[in-house]
Amino acid sequence: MSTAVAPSAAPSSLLSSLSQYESYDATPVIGTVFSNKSTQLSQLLEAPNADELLHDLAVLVSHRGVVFFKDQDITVEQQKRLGQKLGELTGKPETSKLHRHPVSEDVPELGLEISVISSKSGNQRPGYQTKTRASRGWHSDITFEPVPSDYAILKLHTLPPVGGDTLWASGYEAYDRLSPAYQKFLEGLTATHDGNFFHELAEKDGRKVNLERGAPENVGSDLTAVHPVIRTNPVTGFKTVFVNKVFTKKLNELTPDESNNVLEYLTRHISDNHDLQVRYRWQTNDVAIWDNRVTFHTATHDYAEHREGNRVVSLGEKPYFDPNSKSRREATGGYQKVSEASRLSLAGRG
Ligand SMILES: O=C(O)CCC(=O)C(=O)O
Ligand SMILES: [Fe+2]
Repeated sequence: MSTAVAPSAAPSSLLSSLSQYESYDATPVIGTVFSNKSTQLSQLLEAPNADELLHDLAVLVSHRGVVFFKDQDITVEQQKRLGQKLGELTGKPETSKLHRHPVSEDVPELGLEISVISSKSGNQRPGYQTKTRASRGWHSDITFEPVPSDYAILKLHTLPPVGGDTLWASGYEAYDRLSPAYQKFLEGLTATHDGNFFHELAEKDGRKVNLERGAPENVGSDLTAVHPVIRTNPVTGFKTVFVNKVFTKKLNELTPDESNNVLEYLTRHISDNHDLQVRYRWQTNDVAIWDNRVTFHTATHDYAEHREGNRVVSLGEKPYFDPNSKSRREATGGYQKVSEASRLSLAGRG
């Protein structure tokens, strides 16, 4: 709790200073799209009121889970600056910087803070195996770290003509769809997250994992952490489900059989409820910004061509559960859409 900032008062419009830019909700539950490519993140970063705009962007991402921008000219350096700013402006600990992934390579023009997401790289993305269910891939980034991610920013510059979409799911909504009894049960549990499989990936390339990964807590070679199963987002104040298929190995207070059973239930709850998900079809140089505390995501492996981009993952606070926090529906009575008129504007897009 010590690292938490006061939840931002529910704004009358979630967009606040961003309302000057055209946007619509991709679904009621999750995802907002800035539809005009004249809305450039590079310009928000350089604006005289940049801190206000970027604060409001972080608050929007935390409420809506994921936000999309079209055809962006943002550079890698600007992407890093933005990644750090979003958390700083919403009160993250001073010691939390950009994550250095255990297996990220120090490419001279990119640096250790950039993960290259590429269909060509030897490092297959988490959860992907041929001839297994696509739903194995649902995850939040780097939850094996004691101080995991707040925000992530992905820009894809090379895309197949079709395929290679990405899906995100809402942890707020996953929580809200559980019975009060099951919610209460989960609130008493902690989970062990494990990313030690990255050692094998590094060794395959004749390397060792990075031992310093962006925060004083994220050091050393043991890639495990214990986190609460229900977590409070410090920016919105809402509760969210915080376990994922790729990294969460066990629920610590349960027997192994019980743990497997509950984890299986929760991961299916997230992957089978397609109406708490958004699926995004990328165009070249689009950017997605998501809050890793309150969403899960997975890529779609249905293409053979080259697909590539750069990702920045910033570090937030040590996860905590505030028993006085509320769920999103409890706090707002709904989903916190940016605009009640979004259906009209969608219809107008032809
Ligand atoms: O390739 C994608 O669309 C997403 C990959 C991923 O999991 C990430 O960038 O964190
Ligand atoms: Fe990811």
